[in-house]
Amino acid sequence: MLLCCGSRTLDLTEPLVMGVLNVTPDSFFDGGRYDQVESAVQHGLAMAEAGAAFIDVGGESTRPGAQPVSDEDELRRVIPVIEELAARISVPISIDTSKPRVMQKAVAAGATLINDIYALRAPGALETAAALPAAICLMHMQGEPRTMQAAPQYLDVVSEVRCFLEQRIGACSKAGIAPDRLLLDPGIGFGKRPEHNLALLARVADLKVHGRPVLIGVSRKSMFQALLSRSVDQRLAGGLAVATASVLAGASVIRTHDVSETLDAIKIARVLMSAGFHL
Ligand code: 8Y4
Repeated sequence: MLLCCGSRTLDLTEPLVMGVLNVTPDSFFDGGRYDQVESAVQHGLAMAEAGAAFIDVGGESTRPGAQPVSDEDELRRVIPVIEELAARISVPISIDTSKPRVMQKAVAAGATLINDIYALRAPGALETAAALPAAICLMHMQGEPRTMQAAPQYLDVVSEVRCFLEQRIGACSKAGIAPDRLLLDPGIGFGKRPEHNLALLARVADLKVHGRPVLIGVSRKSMFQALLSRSVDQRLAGGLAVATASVLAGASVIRTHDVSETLDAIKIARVLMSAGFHL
C-alpha cells in the first residue's frame, strides 16, 4: 500500500507512527515566541529521532468543548514550527487543520500531509487540497468538536463511517484528488461513545474503503477514562493495547503522543504476525 505524500511516495506495508505535536495555548504554546517555537521544534525532532514517520502539527485544539481560533492565530502558531522542522528533518510533516488558508501556507512551509478532522468539508477545502502537493487524511466526525460528545447516535456505526468515507473519497475524486493521496480514519472519540469506538476498533479491516490505508488515533483519549478510569497522564498502557490490536487488525498508521512506546508495541504486533498470528 502506497501513499503519495507530496514529491515522496511512502510505503505503508509496514505500520507507521504519527507523532502528535500540539502548538495550542491549552497545552503550552501561544505562538510566535522564539522559545516556544524552539521547544515545539525540539519535541518534533525528538519524535522524529524516536522513529515517527510523520509529525502532526496542530494549532487548534480539537478536544470536546474547545474554542475555535482564527486563521491568523493558527498560522502564527504552526508556520514557524513547520518551517523549522522541514529545514531540519526529512520526516514528512502533517498539518492538522480544516482551514484552506492554513493548508496552503503549511504546505508552502513544507508540510506534505493534510490531516483534516472535517475531511475537507469546510468551504474551499476540497479545491484547495486538490491543488496542493500533499496527501490527505480523511477523518470521520459526527457533529463538531464543541458539541459532538453531547449525544452521539448511530444505527450501525461501522456502516455509517464506511459510507461517509466512501462519500468523501468520491468527493475527492470529483475534485481531482487521486485515491493514492488518501488515508482514512474512523475518528475515534469524535462524536462517539465508548461502544461506538470499540465497534470501529473491532472492525478496522472493514474501514479500508477501496483498499486505502487506515489511521487510528486513540492516544490519551477519554475512552480510557470510561474504560479504565484513568486520567490523561495514566492512559499510556491503554493506548498501547489499542495500538497493538489495531495493527493486528490491519491499521497502517497509529497517531500517538508516545512514539517510542508505540513503535515497540507495533514491533511486537508485527513479529506476532510473522510468527503466524492472525485474527
Ligand atoms: C488528551 C489528549 C485527551 C488528546 C484527548 C486528546 C485525531 C486527530 C485528534 C484522530 C486524526 C486528541 C487532530 C484529539 N485526534 N486526527 N486529531 N485522527 N486524523 N484528543 O484520531 O488527541 S485530536
